[in-house]
Amino acid sequence: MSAISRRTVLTLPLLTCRPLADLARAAAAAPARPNMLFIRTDDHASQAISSYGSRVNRTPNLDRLAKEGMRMDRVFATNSICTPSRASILTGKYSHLNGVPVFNRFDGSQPTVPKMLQQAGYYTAMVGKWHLGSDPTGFDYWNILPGQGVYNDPTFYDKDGSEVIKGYATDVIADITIDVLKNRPKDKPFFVMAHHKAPHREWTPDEKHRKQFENLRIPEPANLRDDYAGRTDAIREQQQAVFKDLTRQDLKLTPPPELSGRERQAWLLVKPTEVQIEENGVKKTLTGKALEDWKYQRYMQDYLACVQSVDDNVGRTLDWLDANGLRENTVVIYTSDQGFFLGEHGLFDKRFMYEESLRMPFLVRWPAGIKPGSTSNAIGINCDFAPTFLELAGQKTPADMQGRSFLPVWQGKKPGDWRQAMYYRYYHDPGDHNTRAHYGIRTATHKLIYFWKKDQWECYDLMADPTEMRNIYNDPKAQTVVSRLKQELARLKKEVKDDDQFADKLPQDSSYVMAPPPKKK
Ligand SMILES: [Ca+2]
Repeated sequence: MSAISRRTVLTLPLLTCRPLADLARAAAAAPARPNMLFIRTDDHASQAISSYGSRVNRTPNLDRLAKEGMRMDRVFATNSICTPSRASILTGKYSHLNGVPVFNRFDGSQPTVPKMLQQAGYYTAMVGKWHLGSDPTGFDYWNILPGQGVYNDPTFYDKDGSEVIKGYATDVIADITIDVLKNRPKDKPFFVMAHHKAPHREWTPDEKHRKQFENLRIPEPANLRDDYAGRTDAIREQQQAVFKDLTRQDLKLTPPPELSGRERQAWLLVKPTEVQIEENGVKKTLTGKALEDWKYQRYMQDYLACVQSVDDNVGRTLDWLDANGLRENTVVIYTSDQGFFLGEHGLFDKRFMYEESLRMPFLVRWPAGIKPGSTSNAIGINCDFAPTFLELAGQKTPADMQGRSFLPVWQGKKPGDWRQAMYYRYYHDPGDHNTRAHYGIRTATHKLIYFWKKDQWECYDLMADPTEMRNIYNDPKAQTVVSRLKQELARLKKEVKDDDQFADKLPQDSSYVMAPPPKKK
């Protein structure tokens, strides 16, 4: 007997002994399960969102989510790079258990939250940047960018093939998301993942927002010129410094017209120590500190312009939900796959366990379930997202998921057994930026980081030193706290079943570039 016919035989008697009218009455009496719209950007730092206290921009539409819902202040990525964080969100598991410590291919045959929601009767859809090196599984509809995708006239592909869609990626992803919402089956709750490319490197804004930011002077963070005194070798060896490592391409410099092909590409990848600019019709050459100042401005102007387009498009999506009767019982989440450095410690990119990179923005609106204008400082991790989605759908969290549902926190409760510390592990060493591998823990008040290949430690008192400038690891007065943190680190490492599975040998990177399938007919 085939699997299908066996299931039919087993389930038919159950259905026939419960009249359809009873089933309909039960459905009508139960509160409708909420819809979920999960909007995730790539590399959006919370310090570039005004409801998180941004000093560099205003994000009125993201602020709407905070004002009409909750702002979570301590949600952290467990491995602060793109592909691993995405894998943890889908599986509710750390990198060492879901098999994605770096930019390697995600095995889509493993259990994931969209599959479980689909099984539970949700309509599931995925739009935009996927970046997991394999095709999506568990979605009724998917339409994604190949690999990193591009900002202008992006190629998308689905199960039927690929097509170029004219326009700017952030607008196009919001357009497709709204179309998915319009065309969804109306007899099911929905789970829609809308994943933007923005504001990922190389931070290419659209023309409207580029102009809006091109002449703005962005305030510098106080530790842009951090001298790294007292820190370990890792921060001195990194190659993700705003002043040293931004390329001509990042800075949007124009190649000489005579160059083409490989020569043009090589020119764009140079990290310039001298730049010619034109100001009010006057040509000048920038070097030294003047060039450093200019590089920070160029970086931030483009990054923030990309964010502004995201903000506009989140507003457009919220307006559509509100105008279509979906405001009350739709959980709208805004987050990013991790944080980002906006010049803090002189850095761009993410990877390090320092706050700006570790912290994920997390804004959630759900009028039926969350008090407007609330905030939470409960320590959350990206592995908590899957259990949260499952509880919203009335489903149990599988025992092997490592996160915990946010629902009690959203309801303003503080469960006595909520986690007091989170565990972090980064593997991509040397990776793209010569960032040293490390693991560590963050508690409500402290952070301990261990660069295991170097056998070097950093420890920060986040209450006294929130910008992490003073490494107290060797401070005699801090030894009691350091030893307590070390014990807690060892305990948590064991609890999350990290047996150093990927400490020495890493799978090969493969999710960066993906050739899309052939064009649709
Ligand atoms: Ca990212």
